[in-house]
Amino acid sequence: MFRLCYALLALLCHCEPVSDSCGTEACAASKAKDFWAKIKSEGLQLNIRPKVFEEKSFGGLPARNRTAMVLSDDVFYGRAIMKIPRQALLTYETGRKPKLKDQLTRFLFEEKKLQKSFNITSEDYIHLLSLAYTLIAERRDSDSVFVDWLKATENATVFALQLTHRQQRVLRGTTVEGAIEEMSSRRDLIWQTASNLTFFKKKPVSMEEASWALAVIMRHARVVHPYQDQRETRDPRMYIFPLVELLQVALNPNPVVSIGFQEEIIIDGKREEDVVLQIARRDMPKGEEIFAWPGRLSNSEMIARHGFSFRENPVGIGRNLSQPPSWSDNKESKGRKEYDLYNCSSLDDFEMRFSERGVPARSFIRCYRISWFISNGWYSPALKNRMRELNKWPPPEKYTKSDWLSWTQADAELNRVILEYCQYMRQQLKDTMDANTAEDFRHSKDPTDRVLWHMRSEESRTFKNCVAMSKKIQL
Ligand SMILES: *[C@@H]1O[C@H](CO)[C@@H](O)[C@H](O)[C@H]1NC(C)=O
Ligand SMILES: *[C@@H]1O[C@H](CO)[C@@H](O)[C@H](O)[C@H]1NC(C)=O
Ligand SMILES: *[C@@H]1O[C@H](CO)[C@@H](O)[C@H](O)[C@H]1NC(C)=O
Ligand SMILES: *[C@@H]1O[C@H](CO)[C@@H](O)[C@H](O)[C@H]1NC(C)=O
Ligand SMILES: *[C@@H]1O[C@H](CO)[C@@H](O)[C@H](O)[C@H]1NC(C)=O
Ligand SMILES: CC(=O)N[C@H]1CO[C@H](CO)[C@@H](O)[C@@H]1O
Repeated sequence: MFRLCYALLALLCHCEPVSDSCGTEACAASKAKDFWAKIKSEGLQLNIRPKVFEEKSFGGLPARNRTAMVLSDDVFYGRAIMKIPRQALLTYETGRKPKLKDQLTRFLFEEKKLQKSFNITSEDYIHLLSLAYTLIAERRDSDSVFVDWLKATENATVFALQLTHRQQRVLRGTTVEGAIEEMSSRRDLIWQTASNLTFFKKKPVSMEEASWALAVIMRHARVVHPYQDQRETRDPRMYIFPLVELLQVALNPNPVVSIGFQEEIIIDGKREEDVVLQIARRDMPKGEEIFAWPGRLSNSEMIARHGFSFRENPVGIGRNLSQPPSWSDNKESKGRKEYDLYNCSSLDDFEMRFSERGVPARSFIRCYRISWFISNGWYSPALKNRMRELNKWPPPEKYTKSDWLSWTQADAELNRVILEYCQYMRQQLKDTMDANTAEDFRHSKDPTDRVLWHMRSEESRTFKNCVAMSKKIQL
């Protein structure tokens, strides 16, 4: 089919040089067909089918019928639910434009231009750009083999960037008041930096393209864990799965329910397959719904990005970081290795986050205590055997061990930090809202208004409950 198409083209248009591009829709379609046939022969296996579930109204959204993805067959423990050849993913490494790939390699990774010109060192940003340009190049290609998926994502948006001026006011004073600026600065970085790549010289990247690429990445990129032998040295990365079926896989914030993706080289018969897998962690029956993990996002952060939230979300609201004085950026330092023993491996573990009932995240409680013991000279490696106590909040009425004094002091400081933050947030939420705006949103029928108002109410309840709980603790 592929060959025939080229032959046909040559007959019709003699001046056309032999190139990758087809020029006709039929040819593009056959190119896509060939590509997917090849991906199938390389082991593509999705094992999911759509099913409609009735969803009750929640979080400002009305009741609706939601199309979910469920298993089309039983999957046993340890077996792959999905197996996707790496060539079917959109990443900068698998990018189908060799010229762009070379330029990106030079610009982002070899010459480290981002660090030098913009003082940006975060790996997140480097990966954001490498993905964004790969996406934009693919979307511009009229023969893209991902045409169905590109069509399905053509209207992708970031929720916070769609808000009207009036709606933006509802974000003020919340934990996501910076979301608009954060998202637009990412979008602008994509837009501005593009001019440095000769690939985009002739036809500069437009603001519309940059917005679309950001939205697709923010909403549809999924975390993939590196190959087994690289897990120690490489962080998980965001990849794009340009398969229409995967767009309907629902998100679930509970990492026990939503199964992560991982890169593997597997042997099938004699052949090596370079694939991304989702592996069942228990026996799973046909018909069970499959979920993907949205990343570490609170309900407010989910709304800022996706425009919806969850009934239960293990990632609490908040984000205020209390970085320990003894923290080092060097993962190999002795101090960091000590924190690792308590699973306080990243600064995320020192963020104050609260459930709607006002309960602080367990990791914060544990990690803050450890950092206090270290800072105040009370640290002992024997604390490793007291994980249960380290995690416990509110603290017991009375500590009985001989080091009760240091624990009591640590907890007093911990509770002070919590109370200060929750009072500060509560006050800020009050100060940034006036009676008219509240009235306007409380009764609004507009779906976006309702989601925003739901978010603000959840934040208010969270910090109110936190203050109440914190005040009850006697130390
Ligand atoms: C969902 O679908 C069912 C069956 O088709 C229908 O009875 C129900 O009204 C639908 N619910 C909503 C909220 O659209
Ligand atoms: C680069 O950023 C770091 C931290 O973000 C900052 O400490 C440093 O001063 C910046 N350097 C320049 C040259 O702006
Ligand atoms: C995107 O929006 C346009 C204009 O509203 C609409 O015609 C089109 O069907 C939308 N595409 C998808 C995939 O929803
Ligand atoms: C630390 O994290 C690992 C992996 O997530 C987990 O198996 C272990 O139980 C955790 N330990 C503590 C003390 O939370
Ligand atoms: C963190 O909370 C404190 C109040 O406890 C506040 O003064 C500070 O500005 C907050 N920091 C951020 C980044 O929100
Ligand atoms: C490293 C580099 O070339 N940076 C340039 C990229 O493009 C922007 C906008 O055109 C310039 O301001 C940077 O200097």
